[in-house]
Amino acid sequence: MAKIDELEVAVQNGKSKIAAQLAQEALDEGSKASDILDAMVRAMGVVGDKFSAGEIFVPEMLVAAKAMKKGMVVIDPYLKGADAQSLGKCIIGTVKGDLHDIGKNLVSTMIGAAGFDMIDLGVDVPIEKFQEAIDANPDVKVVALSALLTTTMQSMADTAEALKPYREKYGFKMMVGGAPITQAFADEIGADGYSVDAGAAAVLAKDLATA
Ligand code: B1M
Repeated sequence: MAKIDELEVAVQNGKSKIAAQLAQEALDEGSKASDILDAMVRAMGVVGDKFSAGEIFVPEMLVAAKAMKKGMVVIDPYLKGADAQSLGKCIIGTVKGDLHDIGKNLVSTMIGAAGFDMIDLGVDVPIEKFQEAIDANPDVKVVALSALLTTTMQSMADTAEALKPYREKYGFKMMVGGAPITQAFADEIGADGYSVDAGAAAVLAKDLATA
């Protein structure tokens, strides 16, 4: 079995101790970092489906996430381009109540690779923390909100609402994304943009900052 396939199975099964080594071996075998990423994302999809079906529970999701993170550390430098041009600052975070960070981290990596200086506030970020970060970085160009749960979409809406006066004051653009988020929802909460995945998020951030 190719190392990339072994890695996919390892992530599905939460084998975090061997994930980094397998990711490195997959690279050494000639797999592209983007294909390795796709394999790990596929694995997380399977994990999610098994969770939905009641075949596995939160601890299994957690170890799978840990395994993917170990693999990400290895491929991260290969995903980042050598783009030296700075497009300014981007503040990113997963909204309050939501602990999912793998997708947000990936989006942060790709927006950073597009040329932004990333200020990552982490997960479960309360509105005040976004506001403080914006006040401390008045030249911020883009604020990016991530949510993975249908239950935290409201939290995203509340954050967007609370940031409206900040957007007027400082002139930054706000973009949103995450599995349950749609263009219609983004429009509803008044975001400047929505993107479906990390690659599209990088393009969008660049478009918003240079518009
Ligand atoms: Co959770 N979880 N989880 N979970 N978890 C999901 C999201 C779920 C779909 C699983 C399922 O039921 N099939 C489900 C949500 C259902 C729903 O809301 N409709 C779910 C649930 C229910 C829960 C709990 C409530 C479970 C419980 O406790 N009963 C709980 C909630 C905790 C909380 O947040 N308060 C919970 C907990 C967890 C863990 C902590 C165990 C763990 C997260 C660990 C971590 O992130 N450090 C976890 C995991 C791993 C998942 C799944 C299996 C994988 C998520 C992931 O990392 N995907 C997930 C099922 C799934 O996704 N299929 C699931 C890979 C990642 C690369 O994709 O995050 O979608 P994703 O990011 C993509 C896009 O969404 C987009 O680009 C990314 C890259 O392409 N994107 C953006 C994301 N943010 C963006 C921002 C942008 C633009 C694009 O612009 C700003």
